[in-house]
Amino acid sequence: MAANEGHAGNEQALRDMVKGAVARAPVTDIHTHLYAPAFGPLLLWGIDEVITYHYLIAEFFRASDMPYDTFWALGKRAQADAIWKTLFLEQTPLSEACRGVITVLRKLGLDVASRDLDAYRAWFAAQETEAQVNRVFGTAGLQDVVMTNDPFDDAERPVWERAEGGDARFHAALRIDPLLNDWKHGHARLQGWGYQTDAGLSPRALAETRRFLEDWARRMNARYMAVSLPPDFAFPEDSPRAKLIAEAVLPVARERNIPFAMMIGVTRQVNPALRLAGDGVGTADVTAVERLCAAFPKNKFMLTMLARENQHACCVAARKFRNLLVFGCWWFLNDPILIEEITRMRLELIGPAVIPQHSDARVLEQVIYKWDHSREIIARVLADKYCDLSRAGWAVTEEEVTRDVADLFGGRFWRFLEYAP
Ligand code: FIX
Ligand code: ZN
Repeated sequence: MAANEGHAGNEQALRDMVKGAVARAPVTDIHTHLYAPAFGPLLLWGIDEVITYHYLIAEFFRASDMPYDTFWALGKRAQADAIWKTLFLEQTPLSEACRGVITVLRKLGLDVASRDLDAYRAWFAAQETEAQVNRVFGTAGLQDVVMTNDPFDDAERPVWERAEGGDARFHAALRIDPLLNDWKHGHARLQGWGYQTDAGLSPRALAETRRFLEDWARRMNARYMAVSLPPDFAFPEDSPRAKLIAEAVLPVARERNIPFAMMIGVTRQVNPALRLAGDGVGTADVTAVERLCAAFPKNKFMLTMLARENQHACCVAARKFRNLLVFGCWWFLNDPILIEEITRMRLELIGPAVIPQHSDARVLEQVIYKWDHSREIIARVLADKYCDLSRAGWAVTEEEVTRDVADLFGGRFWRFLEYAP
């Protein structure tokens, strides 16, 4: 055998080993919009929910001339019929969100070739919620997920007040967008629940906001607090948001030693006619994050940014601050071309000290495709990196690959939660 053939053979074995390790790795999905079964109808699952995902609704409106109001007046099933016909039958489902539906069907053992939506519906109708959760977790290789828990949500709040949340696979994250992005209305809600706040953010209002955050972080056993932020997010600045972050959110997060997760770069309701599908993206200023990390070294921060243009600066910020953990390829970045680019960039700039992906699933079955597609890409990128190392003379062992992969798919997150800066 020629020397380079042996080399190529070794590389293939290394690639197969990495692929196997990634395929087997149990995942902690650190940001989803899923709910534990105890939340009842808040846990979305089933084929009509999968097909009416807002990613697909946006694509439907491009491909159809149906008036917005006509679509919204339809029931869920009729909406799914319209999307299926338009995006899957009348055109080829080339987009990532469309491909996701196909992967879900295939991985659940349904006959993709039939294209028979009613047959898929019949299969889903025969499943029970709990069993479906178990099946989906098994199929996706999920160990546990973090929900998005909003005390301002009138459907969700009562479940927590009745203390019915318990399912060890579903962790809570306290989501506080209404506080930080709309203090005027947010504080009025707090007042209604007995917290002595005021629009002017007096010392008492700040103390009461801390009490609100403490109450909810404790009630939910929140693993982190989270907010989505617009592209013009700035810190420091003279605004209720900046004051609340500095004087309410971060003191509570520090006291509980939980991270504050920032999801930056979303412009809400660029096209309100699209409802949940109507949000857009904008490039943000990463120096705001750097200033936070520098000013609050005893706090932990998590960061995901929506603009492709921000990814490099994000990695550079993470190199500077060990209290900052970058995570996921969020929303419009959750496409193979971008996952590949961003994962490569992160590994090259910050090594394995990153959470490469989260699913953002809103519908249970979506975790199947999101993780299937991401595992394939992450495995390929990792295999390239291990091959580069091997060629450089480093002996890559299976034990170490398994360690790294476990870290990337969950271990790093759990260690960051333990870490006290
Ligand atoms: O703010 C968020 O957490 C976003 O991920 C969602 O609200 C968004 O609608 C989404 O589903 C993205 O994947
Ligand atoms: Zn989300």
